[in-house]
Amino acid sequence: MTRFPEKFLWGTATAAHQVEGGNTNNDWWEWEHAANTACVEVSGDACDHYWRYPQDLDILSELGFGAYRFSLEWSRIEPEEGEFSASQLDHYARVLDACHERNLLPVLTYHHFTTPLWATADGGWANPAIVDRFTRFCEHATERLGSRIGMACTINEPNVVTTIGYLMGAFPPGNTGDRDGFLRATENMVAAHRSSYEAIKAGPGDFPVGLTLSMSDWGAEEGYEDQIAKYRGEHEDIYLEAAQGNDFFGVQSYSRTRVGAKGVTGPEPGVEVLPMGYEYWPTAAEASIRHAAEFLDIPLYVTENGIGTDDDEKRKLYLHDSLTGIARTIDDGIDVRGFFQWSLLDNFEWAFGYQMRFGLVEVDRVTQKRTMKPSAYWLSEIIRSQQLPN
Ligand code: GCO
Repeated sequence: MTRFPEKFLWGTATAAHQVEGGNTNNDWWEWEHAANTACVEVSGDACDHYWRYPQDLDILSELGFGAYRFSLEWSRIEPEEGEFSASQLDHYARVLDACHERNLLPVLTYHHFTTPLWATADGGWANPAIVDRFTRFCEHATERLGSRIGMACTINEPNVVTTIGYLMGAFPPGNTGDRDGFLRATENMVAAHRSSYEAIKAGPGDFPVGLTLSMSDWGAEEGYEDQIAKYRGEHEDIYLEAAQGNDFFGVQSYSRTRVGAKGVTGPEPGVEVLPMGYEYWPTAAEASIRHAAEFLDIPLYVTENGIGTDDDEKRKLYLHDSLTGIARTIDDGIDVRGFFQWSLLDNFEWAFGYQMRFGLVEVDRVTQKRTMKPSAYWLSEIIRSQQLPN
């Protein structure tokens, strides 16, 4: 039997734009409606979580989770540059209070992919002005919310925003092959993480602050193994270095990335490919934890892990093998303190829309009715017993 440490933190994760609904004042809403969008559909009402969060937090509490990771929507809180909405800050204060009322540690992400239109109209993450803009937002949000926050993530997966937005063209601003934009956005993301970390720590409340990063297990075509370090370096290691001295680090790893003759390449022939287009690779979290531990001697959390599938039995298998790998890292002495399943709800999977279902809970797209999947009860039993069934 694989056991987890007594105080191991079990949670689920969501993101404002993917679950709240009606986030009309950010670059994603604009991107979803753009003529050249890569999105298969618009986010629309999402899961109406902006209003239904009490019911959703009740589900987490009933399942025995101890934490809930969610994000602020910057464009609600600061709809125009320098204009802060007290009522939107009050909304997020209520969500944080609702977590505490249910003994759920609130893990608050300040930026989860979406950026206000007023900022993206002026260069977005490729303009160094974003660093002070984002830092000021973090100051205001922490001033109002800091006393309620359990843990905080400054920026979620900065490397995804830069890679898919500037090199792959599937995220806003929709640039393809824009290496200069990618490098400037990367520089600004690192600077914004560092300055927002300081701003959040300086505000009210005393809670751990860190970065969450999209990571992978890495592989290579025969003869290209020596290429891994180069790609992993600019995609992961630059942020692992930027996280030195933080209070924790969030590992988010779902699959494997392979390199070959043409740089980053696709799935290996013969390996199962998921609807997301990447390999079924349940030991990704273990491999990424081990890589992060080579750079950092601060506590690690798996702040996202899960699988987009309509086959809930496959979700259980993936989570079982992923958690088994995570437990191996703990047995080897790595300080892994928690696991956040992505996601609580089937939600807006960015450019894939609602076709990819990562949730423990199904959401009817018309009625918004929540229906627990078997994997929700399966994971709940693991949390209760603190051990993995064989
Ligand atoms: C991510 C995103 C999530 C995705 C999840 C599944 O961190 O990549 O935070 O928004 O939905 O990773 O692809």
